[in-house]
Amino acid sequence: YNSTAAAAEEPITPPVTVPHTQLLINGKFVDAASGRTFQTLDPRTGELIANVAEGDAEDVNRAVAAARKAFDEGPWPRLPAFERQKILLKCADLVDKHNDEIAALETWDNGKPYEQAAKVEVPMFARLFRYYAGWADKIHGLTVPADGPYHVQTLHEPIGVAGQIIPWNFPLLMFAWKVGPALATGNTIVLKTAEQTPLSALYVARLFHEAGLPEGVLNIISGFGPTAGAALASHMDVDKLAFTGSTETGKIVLELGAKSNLKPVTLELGGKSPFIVCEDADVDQAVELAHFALFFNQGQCCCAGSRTFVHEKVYDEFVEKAKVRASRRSVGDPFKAGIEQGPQVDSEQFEKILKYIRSGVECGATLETGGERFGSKGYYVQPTVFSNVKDDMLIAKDEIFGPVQSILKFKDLNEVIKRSNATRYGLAAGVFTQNIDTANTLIRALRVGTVWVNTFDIFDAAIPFGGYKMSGHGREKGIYSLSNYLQVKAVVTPLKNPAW
Ligand code: TXE
Repeated sequence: YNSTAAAAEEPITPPVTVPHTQLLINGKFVDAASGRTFQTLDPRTGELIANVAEGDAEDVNRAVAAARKAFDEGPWPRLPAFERQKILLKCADLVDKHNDEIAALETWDNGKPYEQAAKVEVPMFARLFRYYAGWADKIHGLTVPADGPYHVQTLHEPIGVAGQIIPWNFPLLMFAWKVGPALATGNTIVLKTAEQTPLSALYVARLFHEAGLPEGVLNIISGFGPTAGAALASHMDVDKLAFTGSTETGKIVLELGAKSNLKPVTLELGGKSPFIVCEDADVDQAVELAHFALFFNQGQCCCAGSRTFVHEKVYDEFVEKAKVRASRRSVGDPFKAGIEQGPQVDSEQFEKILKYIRSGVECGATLETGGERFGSKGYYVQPTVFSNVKDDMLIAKDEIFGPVQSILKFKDLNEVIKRSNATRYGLAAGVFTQNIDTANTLIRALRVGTVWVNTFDIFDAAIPFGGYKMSGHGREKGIYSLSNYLQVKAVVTPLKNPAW
C-alpha cells in the first residue's frame, strides 16, 4: 500500500453544502427542545461537517404527537390510495432530480464511494418508492367462506404511528426500506436516523414535503440511541417499531417495546454469512464474487459474506488470488472517480476493526495482506485477507463490519453445511458452484433468510430480506414487508337469506 501518497492527498471538496441540520417535526424544521446539537464528522478526515440538532425524549414526544394527529385526523390514512400513490411517485421523481446532491451528502457523511451512491443507491432509493407506490392502491382484504349464514370479509388497515430506527451503513436505503412500505399502507412515521449519518434523510424528507406529503406524516429525529432511540422504542403512542442495527441493540428495543405497550417489532440485525466456494468453482470468478461479497461498502453490510469457505481442492489457488485481488483494491477519497473503498464510518468502527485484525493475528490466522490503517488521517483501513482461519476464532464468529476477509478450508458438503449453520446468525449465504445438485442441497440446508447462488448482494425492491435466528424478525422489501404495517380486521355480518 502506498500509504504515504494517500496521506499527502488533500480531500476533494464535496460538491454540495449541508442544507438541513434541524429536526423535522410536523412538516417544519425545528431545533431540539433542549437546544443541544451534536457533531457529524467527515470520515475522510475526522473533521466537522455540521452541527446537527440533537433530539431526545422531549422531541420524540413532539414528533409522535404530530404523527398521531396526522394519523387520527388524517387525511393521510384515509386518502384515496391513488392519491397516496401519486405523492410517492412524485417523491421518487424529486429524488431523481436531486440525485447528485443527495449522493454527495451520503458520501460526505458516510464515506462510501460517490459513484456507488450516485449510480446505485440513490437510483435504488427512487426505485423502492416507485415499487411501494405501485402497492398503495393494491392493498385489499379477502372474502372468507364461513361455517354459517354470514358474510365475512377482512379489511387490511394501517397500524398507526410507526417508529423506525435505522443505522448508518446505508442511510438512504434503510430509510426507503422502512418508510416506503409504511407510507404506502397509510401509516404515519417517526424515524430516528443514526447519529453518524443524519444528513441525507433530512434532505429527502424535505423533498417528500415538496411532493405533497401532508405535515406530520413523516417526522425525522436526529440523535442518539439510548436517548432518542430508546424514547421511541418505549413510547406508549407508537403502534409499531421497525429497527435495523446490531443484535445487542435489537434485544434492547424488543424489550423496550414489550415493556411499554407491547408494540410489534421487526428487527433486521447482524450476520456472519457464509460464502461457500465448491470444488467445481471457476476460481477467478469465485475470487471476484467473494471479494465483492465481503468488501462492498467498506465491509459494512449486515449480509457481508464474512466467512469465505473454500473447498480444499481449490483452496491454495483461491487464497493466492484473493490476496492479489484485495491488495489491488483501490482505496482513497470516496469522491474520486474509480475508488472502490472509502473510509469506515467513524472512529469507533475503525478501532473495532483494527482490534479484530489484531485478534486474528494473535489467534494464529495467516495475514495474507493488509492488516493496518490506510494513510494517516481519517478512518481508512487496508483491505485485509486472513487465510487459515478456524471456526472458533473471534474473526470467524463475530461481525467485524469492515474490510476483513476470513478464508476457511472445508472438505465435504455435509461438513460445510454444519459449520455454516453453527452460528447465532442466519441472515444470508452465498453459494458458488456449477452443480445443480450441490446448489439445491445447500439452498435447502442453510438456515438463512437469503441464499445467493453464483451471485451476491442482489437487492431488488421486490426481493424480501431478513434473518433467521438472531439476525432478526420479519422481512423487509417485497410483498412480505407490507404486512409489517397492516392490521387485519375481520368483519362478520349475518346473511338474511342464506339460501343465496
Ligand atoms: O449499532 P446500533 P452501532 C452492527 C455492526 C456494528 C455494530 C455496532 O457490527 O459494528 O452493530 O454499530 C440506535 N435504543 N451493525 O453501534 O447500536 C442507534 O442510534 C434505541 C449491523 O452503530 O445497533 C442507531 O440509530 N435505539 C447493522 C441504530 O440503533 C438505539 C447496521 C443502530 O445502532 C439504542 C449497523 C437504544 N438503546 C450496525 N442504542 C445491520 N444490521 O446492518 C442504539 N440505538
